[in-house]
Amino acid sequence: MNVSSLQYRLTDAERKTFEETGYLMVEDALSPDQIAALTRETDQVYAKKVAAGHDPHQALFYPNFLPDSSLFADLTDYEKILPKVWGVMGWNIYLYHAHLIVTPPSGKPRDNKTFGWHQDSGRVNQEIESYPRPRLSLKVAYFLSDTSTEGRGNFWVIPGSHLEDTLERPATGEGQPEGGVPVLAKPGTAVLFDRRTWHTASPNWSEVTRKILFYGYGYRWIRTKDDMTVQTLWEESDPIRRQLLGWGVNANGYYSPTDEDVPLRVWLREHSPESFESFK
Ligand SMILES: O=C(O)CCC(=O)C(=O)O
Repeated sequence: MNVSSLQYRLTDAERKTFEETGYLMVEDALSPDQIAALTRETDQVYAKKVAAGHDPHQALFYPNFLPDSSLFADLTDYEKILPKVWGVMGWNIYLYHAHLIVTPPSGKPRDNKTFGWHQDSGRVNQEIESYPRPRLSLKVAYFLSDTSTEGRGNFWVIPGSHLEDTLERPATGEGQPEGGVPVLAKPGTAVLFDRRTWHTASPNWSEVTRKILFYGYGYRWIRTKDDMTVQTLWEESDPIRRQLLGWGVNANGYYSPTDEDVPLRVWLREHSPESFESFK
């Protein structure tokens, strides 16, 4: 990891936004060239899935997509975003889950049905006994298509809902919970969101296919949430990326890491001592 990444550390204002609203938008995180190249890779994945039988009118949810392209793997430790992730979570982190979503136009008229609002992590939300629930993980969503207007299959959130363990949904099944808003993201925007922030996808009523790459970072003692066959990438990865792709010396090191387990800690100790101190 390059020291130039330090210029992208989480600012105080960004931290405040993330802590207060449960999400943070970073516009122009990807350059036009990056967007074009990642879109080409995404389109290839989609075309292959359609050729293999995926219904082209349905959204494609494709986990474990990193091995499909080195460009996808490169975002694991992307210098403009990773410093914001460790700025929130510290150094004992890895990618526990990643998925690519392509949402083609639904071809259906608009309706007012309540979307699929949820917090991430399934049973974690039933089985952890604390209030409010702990953060544990966050996701970074890289927007490749333009969802800067509503109706394009936008990602929706309820700002500030991350400290609420329950959500009141409309009893009629019509309309959205109070406070729900579409995230209006231009191509190239990265949206970091706390897993507890109540969020949802929405139908794509537009003519524009929606494309997003999701990277979920959690603590190293959390299990993967998809098959994550990223071990094949370990050999070609530098030590920090290898950590982020799940490598470790042994099982105990996920709980009580040595420096060998967590090169990100070693790097921060050397290059950003104040960050290192704050995560001790
Ligand atoms: O596709 C979306 O906009 C939402 C994705 C989502 O709910 C998730 O990653 O947990």
